[in-house]
Amino acid sequence: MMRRLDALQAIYPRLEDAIVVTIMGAVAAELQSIGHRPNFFYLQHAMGLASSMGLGIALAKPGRRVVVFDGDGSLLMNLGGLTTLARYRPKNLVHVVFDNESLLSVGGFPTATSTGSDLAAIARAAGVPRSCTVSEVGALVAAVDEAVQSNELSTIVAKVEAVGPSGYVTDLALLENRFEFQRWLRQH
Ligand SMILES: Cc1ncc(C[n+]2csc(CCOP(=O)(O)OP(=O)(O)O)c2C)c(N)n1
Repeated sequence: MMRRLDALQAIYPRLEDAIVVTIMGAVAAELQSIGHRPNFFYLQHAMGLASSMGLGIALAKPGRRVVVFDGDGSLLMNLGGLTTLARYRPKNLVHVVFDNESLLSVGGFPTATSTGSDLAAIARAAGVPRSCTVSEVGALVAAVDEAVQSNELSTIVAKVEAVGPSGYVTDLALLENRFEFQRWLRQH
């Protein structure tokens, strides 16, 4: 199994021109630790809504690639997000779900993926045209590249270890991130 930080590091060069939306907590702090960019938005608090925000941006900006970094706990809290994503099926959106089978950011309580729920199968059943599960960094990078090349909405479930940074609060405030991201979207 892979560590999410290693996975993010491997994908990071592909995020330069993309619009990136993450959920809050560990994944946001890890992406920031690699290097914040004005085209990255860390959706605080709203578990299960990162894909919805990515959907809106992808529909408004069809010429840009949108990458959403989600968590299993977040996605499970709003499975209807997958059906909405599938309904509009934006070709320019890649949805990566880091599945650590745990609510790591609030203490590590096990989620339903630890007892057999299969998020890639759920995405497929919701109507997402491409979905897969990967558990190694190389396979994840290949899956992201294939998703981009296929030009079809894709959900990639990346099985990762339930480990993260020691703290999740960074020196980038929500409002600062919001205004910077908004400006970037207007200018690009
Ligand atoms: C609607 C909602 N409920 C609860 C919380 C508290 N909360 C913050 S992060 C988190 C866990 C997120 O789990 P997951 O998406 O699996 O990501 P991980 O922390 O494992 O990286 C919870 C429950 C929240 N932010 N929003």
